[in-house]
Amino acid sequence: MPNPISRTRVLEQSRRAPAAWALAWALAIACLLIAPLAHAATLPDAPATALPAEEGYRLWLRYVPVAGEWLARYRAGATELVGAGTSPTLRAAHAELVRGLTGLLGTAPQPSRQVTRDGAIVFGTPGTSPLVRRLPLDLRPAGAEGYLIRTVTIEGHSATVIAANTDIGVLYGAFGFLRLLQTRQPIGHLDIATSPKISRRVLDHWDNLNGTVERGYAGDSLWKWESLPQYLSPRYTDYARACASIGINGAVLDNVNASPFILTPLYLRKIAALAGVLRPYGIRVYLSVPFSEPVSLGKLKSADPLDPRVQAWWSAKVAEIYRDIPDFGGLLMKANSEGQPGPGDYGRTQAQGANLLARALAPHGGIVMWRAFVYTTGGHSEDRARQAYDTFKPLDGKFADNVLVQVKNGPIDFQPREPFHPLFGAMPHTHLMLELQITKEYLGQRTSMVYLGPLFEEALRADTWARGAGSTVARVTDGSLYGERLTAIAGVANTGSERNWTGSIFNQANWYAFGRLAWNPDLAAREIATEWVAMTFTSDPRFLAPVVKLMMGSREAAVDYMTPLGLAGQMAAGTHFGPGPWVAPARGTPPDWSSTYYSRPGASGIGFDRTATGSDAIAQYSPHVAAQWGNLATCPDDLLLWFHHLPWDYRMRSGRTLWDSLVRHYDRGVEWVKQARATWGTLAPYVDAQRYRLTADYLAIEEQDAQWWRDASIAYFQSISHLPLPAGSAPPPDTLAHYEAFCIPYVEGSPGPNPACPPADVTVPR
Ligand code: GCW
Repeated sequence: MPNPISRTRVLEQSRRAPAAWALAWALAIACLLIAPLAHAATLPDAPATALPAEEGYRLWLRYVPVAGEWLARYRAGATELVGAGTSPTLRAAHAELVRGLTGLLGTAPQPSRQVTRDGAIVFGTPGTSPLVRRLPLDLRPAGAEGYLIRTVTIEGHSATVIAANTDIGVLYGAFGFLRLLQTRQPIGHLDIATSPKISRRVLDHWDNLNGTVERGYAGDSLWKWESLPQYLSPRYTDYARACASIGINGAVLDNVNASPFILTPLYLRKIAALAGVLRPYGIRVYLSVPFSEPVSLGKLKSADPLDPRVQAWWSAKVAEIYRDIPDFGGLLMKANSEGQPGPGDYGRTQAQGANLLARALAPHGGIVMWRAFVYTTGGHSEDRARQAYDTFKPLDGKFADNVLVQVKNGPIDFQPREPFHPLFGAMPHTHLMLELQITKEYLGQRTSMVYLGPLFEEALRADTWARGAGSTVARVTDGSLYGERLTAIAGVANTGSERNWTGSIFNQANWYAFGRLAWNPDLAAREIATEWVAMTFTSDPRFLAPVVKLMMGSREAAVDYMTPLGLAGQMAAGTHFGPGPWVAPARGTPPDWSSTYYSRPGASGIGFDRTATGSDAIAQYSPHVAAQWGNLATCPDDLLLWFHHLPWDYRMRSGRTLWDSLVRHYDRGVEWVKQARATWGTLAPYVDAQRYRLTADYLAIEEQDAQWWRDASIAYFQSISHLPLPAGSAPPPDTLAHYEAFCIPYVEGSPGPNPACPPADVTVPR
């Protein structure tokens, strides 16, 4: 069957380029006419921009006035708004169109019941709008959540119709239409049909009931539990708008390290109130729960999944949830992982645990998202990367049909770079969903500029070869590889109570990118960045082009200055912020909570041998992939030390030694951040002072952190390699002892202080 989404993309793309450039030139000329802006270009540190200060609250839904030639064109294409239907979702669509068009075009479109002139915008479903019903539209490609945007003639007038089979499709279409204007695309001859490829597109909030956010770098939780259910903060609605604008249709409200209070009647009332706010925007609520809930809340003696009392308890509890939240999405479970209770406590399998919840949820249409992030400390410590596969692969086919096994993109834990998780493609009889991390736990947290689009794209495009070439993680996730209908993707949210939502302006792009890729995993990270920059800042090419370039390079830069060539897990223990390559296994903690466990540095070289001579984790991949990565001649450099332990003087394909190459990568990462800062410094004229300053200051922090990473890592590894630095590479200014001693005691979002940071060691960085 032809794929409507890719058709849309082609259509959209073919129009985008000339349009964007034309507008950009118009803007460029307009900007040149504004003298203060031109002057500001030479004063990056004190930008005298005329643009009003923005705190970032409006995200990519700013709807700032369109200027120049586009204004007239868009006004002509948005003269009146013709919508029928009174559901909360259609009212939200109407309100968004009014808000967006008023902001963009300076005047509100005329409300109308009929098409009375050219440029009308008609929106609705065949069920709610007689006009839509009468149009000869084939709405099948829109499916249950998608939409069409098409230029049509009604009553002799040219009009744009935003049509869908469902109200939520109309709301998504409204956002889609506004995006065309926000990104300066022509709207005169539209023929767009799009629908999401993945059915559940979920944000996982690691928000605790005490208001903190695990691995959250944007303040406290969005959910103000104390004042719920009575007070419904307007932020809840704005959160829902932002999610709906990118097609996110689910939110797990609480941390996977779940509190037993979550299912108490007290909290269920609060959750029902939140669900009520999110519902019109198509967002279903899900909850993380502890496996031991029947004991802690139900006062049962056990939580054994085969115990009929336990089964009855879950059924009753789930029924109670559905009484208040009829469209409740389901439950997310982290079991027998990092100290959490689970079925293993009763000698049962992960599948038996998952099916316990699945049975309770099935009568209500709910699903279970059961995490594969398991690693038992002790038993399997020779290679943690193997554990999820070894645990879950034998259970393929044993999970109930409303269970999805939720698999992180890589086998360890959201590292700057990992190979894809070997479970993808390996469980043909089980629904697998992909879990990405939007919050940058291991990628510089709040302050780094790192745009995760390229990481997400890399994860989705990775080819498992499970059914030959093209068996990508995206095809596993969207169900097309094994013909599944229940499909899902989750992103660990980066939202918080900060006015800018995500701690920095550029972190907003990661939320945006996740949503766009969840809708269509085939979109390109660059295309998404381009959209986001145009909507969040400006489509002036003098700003847009360099900023997209920065974004596209930002993740690789972080890989370079943190964990190049396939290294992983080199962060400071606990906080996961800053370098800690010297962290060795400590007594009383599992060996895989150290850095040297992953890097294995020694006289023989560096890297983790995961080939047949080592842990053989590579055998968990399909033969094609294993052969490629297992062979030094074909293993890509960026996964080299993930799979191989190599001598320091190993000759890389570049001709350099491994040691020289490693050092070069660290240098390159730092250099990139320096350049990024310099580039941003030239862009002040195009940004309001507030967002300019925040980003400039955060880049300064990132430069300092990159330098710290580079110096500390080189100092440490050089103490083992005993090799000189390659020509042109400056020696770290301090001794290894200095870097080892320097530490940051508290980091936002960390469950506790840095365990390796006694007060006496806290110094000021140079
Ligand atoms: O990456 C690790 C984090 C934990 C997190 C865990 C998980 C919520 O350091 O903070 O716990 O992964 O994904 O469960």
